[in-house]
Amino acid sequence: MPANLTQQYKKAEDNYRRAQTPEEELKWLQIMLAEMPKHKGTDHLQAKLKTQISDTKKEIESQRSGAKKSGGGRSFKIPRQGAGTAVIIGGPNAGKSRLLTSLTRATPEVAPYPFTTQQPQPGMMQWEDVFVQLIDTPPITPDFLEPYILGYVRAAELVLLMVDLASDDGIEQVQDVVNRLNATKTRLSTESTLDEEDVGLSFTRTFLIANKIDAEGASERLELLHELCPLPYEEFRISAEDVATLEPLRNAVYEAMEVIRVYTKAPSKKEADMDRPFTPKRGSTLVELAEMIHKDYARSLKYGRVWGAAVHDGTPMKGDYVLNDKDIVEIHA
Ligand SMILES: Nc1nc2c(ncn2[C@@H]2O[C@H](COP(=O)(O)OP(=O)(O)OP(=O)(O)O)[C@@H](O)[C@H]2O)c(=O)[nH]1
Ligand SMILES: [Mg+2]
Repeated sequence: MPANLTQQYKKAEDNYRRAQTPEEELKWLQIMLAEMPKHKGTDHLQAKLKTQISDTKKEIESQRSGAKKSGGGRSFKIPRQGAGTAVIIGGPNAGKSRLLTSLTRATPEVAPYPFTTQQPQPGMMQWEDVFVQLIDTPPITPDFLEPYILGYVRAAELVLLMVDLASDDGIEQVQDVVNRLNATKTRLSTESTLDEEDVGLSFTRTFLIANKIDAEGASERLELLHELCPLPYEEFRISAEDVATLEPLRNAVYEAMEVIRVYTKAPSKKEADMDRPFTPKRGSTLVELAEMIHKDYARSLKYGRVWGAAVHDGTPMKGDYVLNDKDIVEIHA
């Protein structure tokens, strides 16, 4: 029997995937359970959710008691900003921090030795008139994985998995990162999804970033990587030090956020605000945009006048109108 999950359930599931702390996870799991239609077809899913809720409660408990004993594990909560988030991960010295400096205005330390980065650092990457949040992270090795990185990976729209093509260790290091994550419930994939059977298991869309393509022997190492451990992710060959090689990546990162730009206009004003577009997910409706602007608008929305490629200038549209990129909308609530 199909589960026929509601829109609210799917929204809660989306928020659950984006949660950065166990407390947030618990909140959304409980909403998912409340929103789940209760019938035979969902018995199995309900049971899974209940197990996940109980596991998350235990995790919160153990974190609390651990915090008392040890002074707390390190965690850095980075608020989501911009059209979406891509998290940069990889082995030591792969060029993660260098990539952040090339794509954003952030200034993390870049150095020719491993374990330079000790703390995550966000930066905003510009694409036309919108920004995507990038997060640089400390390296991942077989014995070293900051647990909070898993939270970022789950919550992100995209992972940039970096390979160091200047080093003979690069191939093994990237394999180590993939294996390390595969040993957890936070996995890299070609698509972002939650496992249908086990909501605790998440997959985040990943790009393989073959870095230092300018280095001697880089092409040979990349070929070796393809032979020895072909990874299914879309691949970008770059030199983080050469911005000219980064444009295809910049475009693809923006595309992977799966958003459109919508500009808003106040009914009292002649001109729309063309500086700061809203960036709803593709396929979003007018009522969903209204909700992004103001919580109360979702309920009180009467109609929206729309100027856009698919709509005549200023046509009044209802809440279920599916927005297009570069629409201008005037909300009437
Ligand atoms: N030739 C070349 N060197 C690069 C490139 N990208 C980064 N590097 C160099 O590689 C070294 C490591 O760069 P980082 O950005 O610090 O590497 P990281 O992955 O952040 O390292 P950790 O923080 O230690 O994990 C630095 O000396 C960079 O200048 C590149 O595209 N080409
Ligand atoms: Mg670094």
